Amino acid sequence: MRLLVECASARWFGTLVMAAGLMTGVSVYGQGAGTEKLHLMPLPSSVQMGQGELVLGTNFKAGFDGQHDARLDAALDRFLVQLDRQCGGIRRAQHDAAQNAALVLTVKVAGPGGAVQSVDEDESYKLTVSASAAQLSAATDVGAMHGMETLLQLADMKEGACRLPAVSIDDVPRFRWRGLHLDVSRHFETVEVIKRTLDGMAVAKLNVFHWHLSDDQGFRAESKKFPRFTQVASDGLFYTQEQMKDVVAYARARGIRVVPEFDMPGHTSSWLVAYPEFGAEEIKEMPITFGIPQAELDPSNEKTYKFLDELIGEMGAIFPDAYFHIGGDETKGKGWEENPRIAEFMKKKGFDKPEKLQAYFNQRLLPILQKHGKKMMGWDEILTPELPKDIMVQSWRGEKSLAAGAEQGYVGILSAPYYLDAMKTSEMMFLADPIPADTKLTPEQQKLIWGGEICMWGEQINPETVDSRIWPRSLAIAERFWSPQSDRDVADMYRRLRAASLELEDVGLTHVSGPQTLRRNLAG
Ligand code: CP6
Repeated sequence: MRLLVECASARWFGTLVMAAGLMTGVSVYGQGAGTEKLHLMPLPSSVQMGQGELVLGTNFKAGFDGQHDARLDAALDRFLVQLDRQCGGIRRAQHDAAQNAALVLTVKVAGPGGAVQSVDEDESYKLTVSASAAQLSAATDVGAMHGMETLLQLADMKEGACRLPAVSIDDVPRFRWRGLHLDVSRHFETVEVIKRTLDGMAVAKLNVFHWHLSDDQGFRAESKKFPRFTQVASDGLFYTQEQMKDVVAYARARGIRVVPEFDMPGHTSSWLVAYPEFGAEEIKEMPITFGIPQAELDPSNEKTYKFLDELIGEMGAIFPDAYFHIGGDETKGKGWEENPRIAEFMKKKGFDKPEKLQAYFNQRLLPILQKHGKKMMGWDEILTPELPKDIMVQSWRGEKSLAAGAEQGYVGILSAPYYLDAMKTSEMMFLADPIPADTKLTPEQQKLIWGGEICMWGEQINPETVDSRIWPRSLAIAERFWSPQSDRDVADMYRRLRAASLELEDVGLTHVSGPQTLRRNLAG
C-alpha cells in the first residue's frame, strides 16, 4: 500500500492497473501488460494497453470538444505540425461544434488554468485511444499539452501509415516543481538557445525554467532604471526587456514557468563594477575565472535596500511568476568583516558572524519581495530560523540539507544530484530521488519536498555546446521528477531515452547532430 500513498494518481483506476501489472510481472507501478513496446518518457503513472491501433489516415481530423483558449489552439497547431513531421499527411481540421462528430482526435479541457501558472496548476491528463478515435482530456491547458507530448511519443510510422496503439493513459506528475536551472552569466546563451531549451523541456514535461541572470561574471538582464548593469557589466551580451518578455511568453505557451534569479548578496562582482556605491568593497573588474570571488552588497547601507526595491520592482513586472530567486549562495562575508563601517554595524547589532548579517539582509529583502507580490526563493544558505515558512529553499548541498529544511517546516527542492556539469551519467541522476526510499521524514514532512531542479552551470558551456550538456541526460532526470517513485529500471530507461533523444532533435535541439550539422542542414 506504500506505493499508493506515494503516487498522487492512485485512484481506483490506478489500483486496478497495479494489480494487473503485478500479475504480469511488470515492475513499475501502473504500467500494464504490453507497455514494454512503448517508448514513453517520462513514464506515465498508469498505462493500460487496449486492442488494436488507430491509423491516422486521410480522414484524420483533430479538434476541440467545448471551450478552449488561443494558447491551447496554438499548442494543437504545433502538435499537428510535429505529428506531420513524424508521420506525414496530417492536416488540421475545422473544429466547430458541428464537425465534432467527425473528429478522430478530440481535445477537451475543463478550463485554461491559472492566468499565471502556479505551483498548484493541475497538470494531469487522460488519454484514450481506440481503433476508431482518440480522446485527450485535462483540467487545464498545461495538462492537455502534456497529453499532446505523450501522443507524439505514441505515434509511429509503420507500413506506410501513422499509427497510435490503442491505449488508456491516466497521468499526473509526482512532483509539482520540475525545473531546469541555466546559468547565462559565466557564458551568455542566445534567445535562440533559450527557446530550443524550452522546447526540449516541453518534451520532457519539465515546468520551471530557472534563469540565472546575474553572477560575478556578468549581469544579463536589461534594467531601464539601472542601465549601467548592461552598459558596463555585460560585455554587450544581455537580454533586452522585450526579449525577456518574449521568453516568458514562449515558456507560458508551453506550460513552463520562468523564475528569474538575481544572485545576492554574494556573487555580485558584476553589480559592483556597475554600482560600486552598494558594495562592501571596491571591485575593479569582473572575474573570468572559476571560484568564488570576494564581492558582497553592503547590508548596512539603507540605500542598498532602496536600490533593490527598485530593481526587484522592475524585474518582478517582467517575470510574472510568484517566485523570485535571490540566490544567496556562497557568501563568505570577508568583505563585510574587512570593511570597518560594516564590521561596526555587525558589532552594534550583535552579529558575531557573517551568516547573521546575511540573515538580516534576507529579512530586509522579504518585505520588499512581498511588496512586489513575490515569494522568496534561494539556495540552501538562505535557510535561517529568522525567515518565515513560505520561503522556498533550493538545495545544492544535498539530500541531507534538504531533509533538514523539511524537518524545520520549510518547503524545498533538490538540485545537488542533478548538476549536469559534474559529468554524472543519466543512470546516476535518474536514480537520485528527491525523497529517497529510506527517508526518515514523516509523510507530512515529505509533502514539503516539492521536487527538484536540474542545474546547468555556465562556466564550461557556450551556445555551440550547451545542448549536448543538457540533453539527453535531462530526460532521465525529468522522468525522476514526473514518474512514480517505483520507476527504477535503468535498462528500460536507457531504451526509452534513445527514442526520446531523437525526438528532441526533431524539435530543434542539436545534441546528436551538433551545431555544424544543423548549420549545414539549414544552409541547404
Ligand atoms: N555558481 C554559483 C556556481 C555554483 C554555485 N553558485 C556551484 C558550486 C559548486 C558546484 C557547481 C556550481 N558555479 N553562483 C553553488 C550554488 Cl560543484
